Amino acid sequence: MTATRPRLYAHPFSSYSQKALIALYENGIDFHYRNLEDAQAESELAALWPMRRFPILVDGERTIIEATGVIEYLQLHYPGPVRLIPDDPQAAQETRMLDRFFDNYVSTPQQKVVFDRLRPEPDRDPYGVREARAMLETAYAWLDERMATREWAIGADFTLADCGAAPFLFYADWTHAIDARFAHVHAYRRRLLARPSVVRAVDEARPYRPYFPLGAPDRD
Ligand SMILES: N[C@@H](CCC(=O)N[C@@H](CS)C(=O)NCC(=O)O)C(=O)O
Repeated sequence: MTATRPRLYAHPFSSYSQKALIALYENGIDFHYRNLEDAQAESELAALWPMRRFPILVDGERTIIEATGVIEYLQLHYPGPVRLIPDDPQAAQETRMLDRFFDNYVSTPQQKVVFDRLRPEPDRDPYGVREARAMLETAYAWLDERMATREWAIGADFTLADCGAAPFLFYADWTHAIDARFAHVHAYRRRLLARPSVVRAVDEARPYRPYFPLGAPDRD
């Protein structure tokens, strides 16, 4: 562990930032929040990571990119009581697999719909948006069956996969409503939103709801 606190470049309203923040909050890790609402933090991010995607974590000489990368790093260097990647190798494999599911099949199509709305009208991609919405439907259906028998993504323990699931399902339901027939997905989303680390991340993002390009609903 380094003497100085790690710095997280993140924005409270960003889903991937919340994914990393939930991990930090789960284990009460002390960190320096470089909120990208601040222009100085934004230019530091640009110098550190040319993709300018966030969150990233800077710890001493190391820059860690990707929310999953950040969470893996935190577990190695700032371990706490909540093992977000389980020690058991089989459970760890399942955790990483579900983490990919939430990134690729919930967050990616969700972002496609939202980012499309930010484009100038002539550059929009209605075909791609229809594909993204279809992918969300397929993801909800698959997840509903899975969550019929589980409390968290891999079972009894809250893991890395749930850190992503929380903000992604939170925003996915705003973007492409989860049908009432997917009762297990709704119940899982409610459990996630009641978890103290998630409550904190959602509350910190409340002031930014007007940023939501599709119009934030008056709930959650
Ligand atoms: N693959 C990245 C995705 C991060 C990402 O898409 N972050 C969004 C905010 S939620 C972002 O950087 N948006 C700014 C942009 O696209 O320029 C990760 O897992 O961390």
